[in-house]
Amino acid sequence: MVTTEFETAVEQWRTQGWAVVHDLVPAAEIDEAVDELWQHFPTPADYHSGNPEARSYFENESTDARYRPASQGAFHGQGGKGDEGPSFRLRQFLGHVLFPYDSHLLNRLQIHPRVVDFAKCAMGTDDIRLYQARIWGKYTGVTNYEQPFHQDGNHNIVPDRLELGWWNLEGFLYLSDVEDGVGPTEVLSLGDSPPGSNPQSAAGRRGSYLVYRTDVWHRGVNLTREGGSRFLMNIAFKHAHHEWIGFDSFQQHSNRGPWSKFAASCTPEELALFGAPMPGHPYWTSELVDALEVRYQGIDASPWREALGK
Ligand SMILES: O=C(O)CCC(=O)C(=O)O
Repeated sequence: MVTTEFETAVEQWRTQGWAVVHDLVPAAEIDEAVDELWQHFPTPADYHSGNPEARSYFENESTDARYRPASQGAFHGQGGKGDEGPSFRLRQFLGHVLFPYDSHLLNRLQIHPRVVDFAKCAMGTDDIRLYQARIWGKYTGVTNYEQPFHQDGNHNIVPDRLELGWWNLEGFLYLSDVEDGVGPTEVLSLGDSPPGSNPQSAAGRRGSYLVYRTDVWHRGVNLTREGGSRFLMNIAFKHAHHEWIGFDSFQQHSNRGPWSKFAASCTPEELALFGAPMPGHPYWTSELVDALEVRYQGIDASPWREALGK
């Protein structure tokens, strides 16, 4: 469903470089999926009450398999230097969990149709690929989350080409209400650069999607609310065949249960977001369609089968 707000946000992303698409995913759908977030993260109540198991989540010596923080390190190549002022601190990035998740609802949220529709509309093509997929949780007090303003140079191995038709779309789908005190990203409009420009806060309720282009200056800010937390899903898209853009890869998880269940629930268009060849592609033979059905029990393989030999 393309609403006026949806179209306004597309226009804002194209001309100002960023937008918050408010309430893109209904809050009820977010809440249902977030019930399953606690398989991966300590609840904020547990963390802030000092529960030792929850606290150990952010300690390197944690061996608890229930929580699996991905130690991604500082994406921007700098370690933290103490707790004061803006900096990329290693602990800012400890709360990352990579797709696919142990929860089917969270996996489905990663490619929610309204998010995918928005990306296709904004990027001006239906042929897009998901290239960043993870959940990021922050809790007040884990570290100082304040970063310097930066443009993301870590999604592309060559300089960005900045014209419509070439842009990738970076985005955060909010899984919790992101408001003052719990770290709404600060963003500068296109053409503005630090210092001296007035940052805007990308606050929004859960279900909202912050989208920005790589040439937009932005930064994470600290969480100051007592007992506060912020959860979001990184969902970024690129044009098909733009191999120079990338971040996460999915093949390494594609023989595990959560992926298999997720893949079996996908349409051809949904699997194509991960690079799977569409029905009618020369890749497919009758034997391979059989093998697809064996690999992903319950998948509706009829579109692939019906397109054979056409
Ligand atoms: O967490 C945020 O609000 C922004 C983070 C960010 O810009 C980054 O790590 O590159």
